[in-house]
Amino acid sequence: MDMATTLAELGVTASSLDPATRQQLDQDGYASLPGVLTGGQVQAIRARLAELTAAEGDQAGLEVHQEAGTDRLADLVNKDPVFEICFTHPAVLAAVAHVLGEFRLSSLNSRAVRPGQGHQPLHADWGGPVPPPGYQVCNSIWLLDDFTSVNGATRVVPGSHRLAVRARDALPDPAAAHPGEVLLLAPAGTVVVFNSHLWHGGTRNRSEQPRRALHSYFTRRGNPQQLDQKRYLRPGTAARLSPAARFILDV
Ligand SMILES: O=C(O)CCC(=O)C(=O)O
Repeated sequence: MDMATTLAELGVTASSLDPATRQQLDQDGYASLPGVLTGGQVQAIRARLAELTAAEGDQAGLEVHQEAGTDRLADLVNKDPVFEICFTHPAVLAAVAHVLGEFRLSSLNSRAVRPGQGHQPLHADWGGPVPPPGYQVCNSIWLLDDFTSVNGATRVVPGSHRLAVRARDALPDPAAAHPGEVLLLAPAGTVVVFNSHLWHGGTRNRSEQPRRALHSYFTRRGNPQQLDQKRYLRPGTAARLSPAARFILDV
């Protein structure tokens, strides 16, 4: 298997990424893909996440990261086939390939922000500054609730992926509001692909309900994965995945 064959087998074609989306990824560092998940898929994913959160209790998210004020889960690749779409969807993969070239999944996690919680400093998902176009990481956030101006939508600073400087080095207070920031406001079922060198962060959920999302996170092939997919791969997952899906995981 190679990257080109994998993408073709998963349905990526020359028209999977339209010119406006490509341009927005280049210029702004993010692009919204509406209606990737149907209402039924959103409901099925929410239901499975609720079961897993209850079953895992205080261990939930530990494989990667726990965060106060949020319910996180990790290693979703191995926790239900319902999550497979997050690393095999052609439009998402086309956008990630545009940013990274040859890539593999780094991790697939969920983050539900509890009411009153969730504010994060602006950050990139990579340790150091990266001059464009040597991007190393690309994320996709899968909205499981409508992201609104009050419920803890992700904020991003458009174009900051091109600055080649870390938010924490450039800003006096990365947790403060940034004059150029925008909130990612979109309905559940949308996927927002963003260059992970873009300054971004969660905001406080000022609603009474959790704000749920999945993070399907990719890295250039050859970089370490946030979760070692080979180490965590369960036999049942290996048996059900296609060779192309396994190539994306690099297992
Ligand atoms: O879920 C979000 O709104 C963004 C989360 C994020 O950027 C992070 O956890 O690093």
